[in-house]
Amino acid sequence: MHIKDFSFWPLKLHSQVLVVWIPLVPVQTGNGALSVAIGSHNCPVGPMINLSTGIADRANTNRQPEFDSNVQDVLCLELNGGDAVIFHPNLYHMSHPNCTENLRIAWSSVWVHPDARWDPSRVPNHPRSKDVKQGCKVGHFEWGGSIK
Ligand SMILES: O=C(O)CCC(=O)C(=O)O
Repeated sequence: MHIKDFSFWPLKLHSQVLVVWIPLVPVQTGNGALSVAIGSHNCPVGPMINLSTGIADRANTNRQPEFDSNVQDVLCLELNGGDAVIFHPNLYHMSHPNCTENLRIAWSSVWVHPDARWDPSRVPNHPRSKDVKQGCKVGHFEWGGSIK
C-alpha cells in the first residue's frame, strides 16, 4: 500500500517536516526495501486516515486521485545498512514485503520544526489529537509527553 505519512498526522498542512529512514541491513525489493513515487510530494495531501480502522476518511477531506502506478514513476531504493533516506512527508512510499527468512530492521524518525502548528481536526483519531490545541505550535516535544 502506498502512503503519504502526512495523511496520518494532526499537523497543519505545509508544516516543515521531514522523515528519515535508515535500514540497518541491506535492503532490496525482495526483503523490504522502500519504494518512492518520484515527485509525488507535489500532489495534494491524501485523505485523513482513521487510525483505528486504517480506512481513509473521504467525507472530510479534499479529494485526490488514488495512487496510480501507471502515472507515477516509482523507484525502489536498494540500500546498504546504515544508508539514510530523507524524504518529504507528502511523498507516496511503500515497503516491499520481506520474502526472506531474515529480519529486515530499519530505523525511522520524523523531524518537525518547532514552529509547525497542530491541526487535530485533520486526524481526530490520532493519539496526540486529544492533547493538542488547534493552531498551537508543536514546540519542543520531550520524551514522556510534555510539550514546551
Ligand atoms: O520501515 C517501513 O517498512 C516503513 C517506513 C515508512 O513508511 C516510514 O518511515 O514512513
